[in-house]
Amino acid sequence: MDKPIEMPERLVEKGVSRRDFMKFCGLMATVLGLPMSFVPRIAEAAAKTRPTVVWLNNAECTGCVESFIRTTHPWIADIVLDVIDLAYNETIMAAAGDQAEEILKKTVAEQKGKYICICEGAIPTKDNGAYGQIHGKTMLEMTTEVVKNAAATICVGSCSAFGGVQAAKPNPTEAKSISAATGVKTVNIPGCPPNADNMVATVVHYLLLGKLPALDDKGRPLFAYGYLIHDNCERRGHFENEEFVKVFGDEGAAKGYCLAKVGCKGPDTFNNCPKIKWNQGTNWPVGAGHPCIGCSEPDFWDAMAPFYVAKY
Ligand code: FSX
Ligand code: SF4
Ligand code: F3S
Repeated sequence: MDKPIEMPERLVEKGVSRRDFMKFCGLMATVLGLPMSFVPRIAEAAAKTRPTVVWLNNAECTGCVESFIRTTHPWIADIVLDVIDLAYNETIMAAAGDQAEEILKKTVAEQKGKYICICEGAIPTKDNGAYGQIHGKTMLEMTTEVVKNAAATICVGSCSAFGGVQAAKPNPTEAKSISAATGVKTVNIPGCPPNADNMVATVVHYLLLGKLPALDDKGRPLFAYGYLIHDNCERRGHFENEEFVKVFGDEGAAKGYCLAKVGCKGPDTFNNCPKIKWNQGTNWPVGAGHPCIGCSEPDFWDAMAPFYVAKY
């Protein structure tokens, strides 16, 4: 008989139930497209390794970290914050000012080449980065130093991955993605915001297999961005039958018809929203009757606009 799956002691102490822990491991297997036989290995990986993570917030709306911590089931954030050793994060850390700066300096010096950097937000580059500063340092200077010394950099959100809304025309601060601003190759988890399950699954993949997941040519993990929204959409049959919502609130909307004529960009957008959904699998934009606006594609604020005008 298989040996029962051990629950990490740290989580028991925190009051996370065994049921929630197993749910978490099952969810990770699903997001990563792994068979359920991987669940014990995911549990084992979660129990033993705690990579140091430096989480930087650059020019952004904080929606990405909100997406991550405001899950409807608080145990997801509990487990993740336990699986990683979060050394620095301006939004949720208790330290501030000089004390926070010291922690960052110390982590970069002592864990050089070993820590994971998670980046949110784009970097203003105009006038040497003067339009984005934290504690007297430009985001450009601070982020460049942290990502150059990291084992890997994971960009969460379309802003850090591709520039996002910060880089939308006319882009007065000349905001750029982390990779374009620093010259360092990054793993990109785009979306405005990205789905927390995809962020976490990337870290779990790293813990489980000791390497980052396979990526597409835009640095996006294939397990999450390997197929189009349109290919997995529950309204696809209506698209093929040319049954469309023509105006919001019409009879077609009541029947769940395709949203292409009210602007859906699902045929041009790579993401797994129809499969894993949002808010712990409750629903997703198209499921709720709103067209996909292509939030995980490069330059979507310009390239996918106008959002409510038919393209297909
Ligand atoms: Fe951008 Fe994220 Fe959109 Fe907001 O950190 S991807 S504006 S949800 O907050 O960066
Ligand atoms: Fe494709 Fe959008 Fe229609 Fe779904 S609603 S079938 S993603 S065009
Ligand atoms: Fe974004 Fe489209 Fe998903 S707008 S959240 S990629 S359905």
